[in-house]
Amino acid sequence: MASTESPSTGPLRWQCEDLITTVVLDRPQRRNALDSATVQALMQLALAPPPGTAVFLLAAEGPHFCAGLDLAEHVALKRGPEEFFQLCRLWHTAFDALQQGGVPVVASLHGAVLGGGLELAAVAHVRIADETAFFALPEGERGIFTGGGAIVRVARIVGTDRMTEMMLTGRVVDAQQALRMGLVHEVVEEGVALARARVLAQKIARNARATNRAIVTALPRIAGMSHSDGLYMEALVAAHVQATGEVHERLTQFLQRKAGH
Ligand code: 1HE
Repeated sequence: MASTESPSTGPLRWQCEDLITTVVLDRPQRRNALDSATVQALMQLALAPPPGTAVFLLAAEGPHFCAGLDLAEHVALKRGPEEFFQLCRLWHTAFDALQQGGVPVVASLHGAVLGGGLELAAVAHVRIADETAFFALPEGERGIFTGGGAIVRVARIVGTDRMTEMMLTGRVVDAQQALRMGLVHEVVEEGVALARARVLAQKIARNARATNRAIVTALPRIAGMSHSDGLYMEALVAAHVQATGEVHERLTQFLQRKAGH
């Protein structure tokens, strides 16, 4: 039988319990910088979620969520253009699998959410930050470029103009600013983001599975379609969700809620 818990060693630890698979970036000594092993592990989880997973809850150990690309590994491997292209494609595959794999992702953010860390956070469908969270795209300072999808995902959230300014200036955005920009959906007191994110994950897990799947797989695709194609696709998706059978049971339950049934 497939495991519901991660092996005891590795860059990530995860556990599936009550429909929620909590995934924790677990290299605090490196500020959870994303090395290839971490991205591979995220991809494996996204492509083959532990049995029973209705929602992924993404969090991180230590004082920071994620310091982005593992710069030490990058330097040690002396990646040239071809190697960096391949690495970016790995990140794209892994992050697309997480964002559009059919399982909603709720992220708990704190401390640094930088570069690739922000690219990973942007994959999450619901983003809860505590007051310590700060966000930046310091690629310009480091002499590199975004490679984990920020150019599409972060730009769609904050707008190309805002993202250009963030990249050029390296501006550090605090949690309240991030809330105003839509980078996060809610800001909570220091230390309680994970608890709040878990409450929301539990709420999402109670939704009809087919509706959740349709939300996270269809919306990003429809966003890239023309008006009329988008509406046509909406009707197809609605028909598909309707066909799962759960809808009638749930609607009947709702309609009978006052009748003491
Ligand atoms: C790292 C990394 C890393 C820390 N790769 N090792 N990302 C950045 O440019 C962010 C770089 N990091 C920072 O700005 C700071 O480390 C933090 C604000 C995140 C945290 O500061 P602090 O004072 O808590 O920790 P620290 O002392 O800076 O770092 C602790 C250790 O983690 C230290 O190693 P040590 O051996 O000296 O203990 C750091 O070297 C190490 N560390 N960040 C590797 N990123 C696909 S393209 C994506 C493009 C990007 O992501 S660009 C953004 C890169």
